[in-house]
This record gives sequence, C-alpha cells and structure tokens, in this order.
Amino acid sequence: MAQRYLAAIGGNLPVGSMQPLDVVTAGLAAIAAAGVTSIRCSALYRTPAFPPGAGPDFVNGALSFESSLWPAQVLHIFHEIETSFARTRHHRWAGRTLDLDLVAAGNAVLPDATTWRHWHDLTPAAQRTETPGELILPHPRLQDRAFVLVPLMDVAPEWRHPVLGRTIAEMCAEIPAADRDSVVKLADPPCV
Ligand code: PH2
Ligand code: MG
Ligand code: MG
Repeated sequence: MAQRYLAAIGGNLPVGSMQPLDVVTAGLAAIAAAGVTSIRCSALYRTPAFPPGAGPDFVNGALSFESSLWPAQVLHIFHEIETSFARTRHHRWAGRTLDLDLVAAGNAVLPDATTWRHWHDLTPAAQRTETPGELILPHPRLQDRAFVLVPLMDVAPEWRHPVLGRTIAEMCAEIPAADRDSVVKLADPPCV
C-alpha cells in the first residue's frame, strides 16, 4: 500500500559548474522522475551550515510524496541519485554536493520504538560521534533543525510526529526564533 513520505534535500558544494541551487533543483527533478507520485516540493532556502562554522551555507528544501516502495527501497533510490550528483561520503558533517534524507514514512517508527528512543535521547556530544547503522524514522533530529522544519512547513505543516505527538507547525514554532530566521527563502518551489 502506498504511504506518504517526507524527505529533506540539501547541498553546499558545486558539481562542476552547477551551483548548489541548481544541484538541489535537479535532485528534486530526479526524485520526481523516479516513479514516486503526488510529489509536493517546498521553496528552496539558504541556511547556515550546521554545526556553525562547518562550511559554506546550504541550499535546503523538503518534499513529500507517495510511494508503495518500502523505506529501505526509497533510501536506495536516494543514494543512487546522490551518487549521480558526485556525492562522495567523507566524514559525518563534511560539505556535500547533494544530501537526500528520509524524514518520515507515514506514522512508522523504525526500526522500533526502543531503538528510536535511544537515537532521539542522545546527548549533543554523543550525536557528534555516534551514527546509526540502520534507518531511524522519523529522523531523530527533525524537531531540532530549522533547515528541515522551515521547508517542511511548505509541504506538511499538519503532519504529526508519531512519538512526540506534535505537528511540523508546532515543532517549528518551538525552536528558537533566531534559528527560524536564519533560513532565508531563495527560490519558489521547483515542482508543484
Ligand atoms: N546537513 C548536514 C549537516 N549540516 N547544515 C545545513 N544548514 N543544512 C543541511 O542540510 C545540513 C547541515 C548533514 O546532512
Ligand atoms: Mg543530512
Ligand atoms: Mg544524508
């Protein structure tokens, strides 16, 4: 059965002569061409790199789409698209040409509620050193990141987090205003 996915897209390094805004726009087009349905794209935004000082500003966006594929299959498609835009995997928070992250798959909590809670509860220090070896959904840092929440406001403000019980709109209102204000609109949604 098809379910509705939420995803985040971003990049802060060029691919040849393509600047990050072009790369992210082309990345969205590649997802739309990958057989997903009912796709909605956010506007595209300029956001300061996290953690602060980690490199050039990012271009970030969000999207929502339906697919009958399993989350792991969607992730595989995302990785193929990343690779086609010259993405190479360096260390955790290195700059990147194109990053496609699954944020949520309907109301699923993956791989299970206990494991999800472990990743959600990590201290900031542990977040810098520990990386999950499996797909954790909803994305454990979704509620902290203005560069994810502000774009998601364009496509899924009413989506409710299956563990935290709060909507995207509520989570976006709860982060510091300075974080929200650091996300600056660059371009209208590249798809409707
Ligand atoms: N992605 C990261 C690390 N830092 N910062 C911003 N502003 N936007 C991102 O998409 C981003 C980041 C890891 O994927
Ligand atoms: Mg990412
Ligand atoms: Mg990623």
